[in-house]
Amino acid sequence: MSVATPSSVPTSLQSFLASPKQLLINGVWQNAKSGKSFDVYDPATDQVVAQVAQGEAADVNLAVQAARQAFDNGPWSKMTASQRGRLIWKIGDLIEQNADELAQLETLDNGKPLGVAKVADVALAADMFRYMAGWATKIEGNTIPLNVPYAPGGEFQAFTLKEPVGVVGQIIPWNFPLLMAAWKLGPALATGCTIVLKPAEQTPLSAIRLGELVQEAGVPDGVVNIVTGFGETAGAAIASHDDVDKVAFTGSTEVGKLIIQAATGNLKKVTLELGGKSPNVVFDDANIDEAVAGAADAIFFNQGQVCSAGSRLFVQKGIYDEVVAGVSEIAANMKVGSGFDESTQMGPLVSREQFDRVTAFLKAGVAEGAEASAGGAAIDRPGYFVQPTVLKNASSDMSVVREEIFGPVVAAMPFGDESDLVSQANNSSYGLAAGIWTRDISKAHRFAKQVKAGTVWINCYSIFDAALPFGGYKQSGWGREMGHAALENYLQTKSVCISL
Ligand code: TXE
Repeated sequence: MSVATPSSVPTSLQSFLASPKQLLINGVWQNAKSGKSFDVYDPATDQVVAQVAQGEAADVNLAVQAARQAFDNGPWSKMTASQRGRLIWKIGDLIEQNADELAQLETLDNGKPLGVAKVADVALAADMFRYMAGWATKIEGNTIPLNVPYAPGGEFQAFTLKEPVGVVGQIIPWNFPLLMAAWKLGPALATGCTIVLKPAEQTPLSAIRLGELVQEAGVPDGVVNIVTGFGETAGAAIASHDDVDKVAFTGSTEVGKLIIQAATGNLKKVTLELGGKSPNVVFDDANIDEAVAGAADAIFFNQGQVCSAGSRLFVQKGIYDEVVAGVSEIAANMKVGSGFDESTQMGPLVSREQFDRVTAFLKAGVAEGAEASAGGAAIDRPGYFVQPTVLKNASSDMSVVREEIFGPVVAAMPFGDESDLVSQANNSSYGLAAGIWTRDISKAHRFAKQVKAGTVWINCYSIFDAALPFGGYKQSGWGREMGHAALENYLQTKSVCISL
């Protein structure tokens, strides 16, 4: 497995990329059983930068066996919570020590601006491990007074034990490759589970490097197994595997439904973090400059490839033209280019498929009657670049308002008053996030209570913290990631009752 290094690849990454990119199973890096590999592209140049082992069902089987063995009998199963916590903390340290390289890998693989990769993806990933390291020693049950009606006079002592759910499969997407791995691995390790992780086929590189760091931290063999490969083969094999106790998935709502079906064989537990079409609302009493900048950031951050992106912009009638003009001006002046160029504010989309999908939506939006007040088309250069786009005259029946585009495209709509707004904001099959810009604190709180969304940002947007739970209402998913809420996904509760 070797590939010529294109000139776009930083020299600092060349030795990592030159080594074979294999599967991590039971502490050993190895080729896929089939011997197959697949190409990984730089989305800024459309050139192949690496070849990665193509794991399939046979490899998933081996990885699950390793994870089972490590869970049942390995040193991991005998470690104290404090020892576990220290190893998890060390992963955070190693991420920080290798921050430059990890950020470069994200930019090369995903396309995002290098500065963003460093301050957002890598910093948040390190923080996630440290946050979860602290929880390892704080997982505890309750003592529960009993009052059993058919055992009058009976004296009982009852309590709950919290136990790791077991072997977990984790399937992650390509928009924040390292960070999504951290969101998944952190709570699973803190609770004492063992893992088979499948990164997205578009962006496997930082997960492979993370696997090396997990080993360097001293996490025992078989605790974290990494199977790179495609969704329909490797991903599906994880979701349907009878010896996987739980599957955690982040990706499209469509595949989320397939995961649920695949999980029925052994009724493994399922958590899902899926798509969104989040409303971002600007009232006429808002600080307009901040709201305009915030609305632009809410959709253009990470090329719009954010499940919680503020992709439906609702603006109160009297300021609609002003806000749309402001966001359009930001869009029109954004510097779009290679993520390695320091002046770049927005990089390419992640893949050819995503480029085709987003440009198809742009055409559909105009065909359905929306008007692009900024952008509206692909950028004519190699790589998967599209213009940051603002669609005005949008309405709730249009595909660009109903469906997740997952690109830098915002649909702007006017609203009359508060009562009018809530039903419009909630008119979506998704419910991941929402934003509101207003100086009226009561209005902001009323909206936060009424909107059907897992996260509400007031006078800010896209604020993420390892301590703050994140997840969706409606078809945006099941369960929560981050915060101590995430631990519950990886725990069983056992009730123990003693007759005194
Ligand atoms: O996602 P997929 P895609 C949304 C977004 C985007 C659309 C399509 O709207 O435009 O999904 O992106 C694995 N069994 N989001 O096609 O296919 C796959 O290998 C098991 C929102 O890339 O859902 C990858 O690891 N696994 C989102 C992961 O699922 C399967 C982030 C996600 O891929 C599988 C990404 C199968 N049958 C896309 N098929 C978010 N919530 O942040 C695929 N996979």
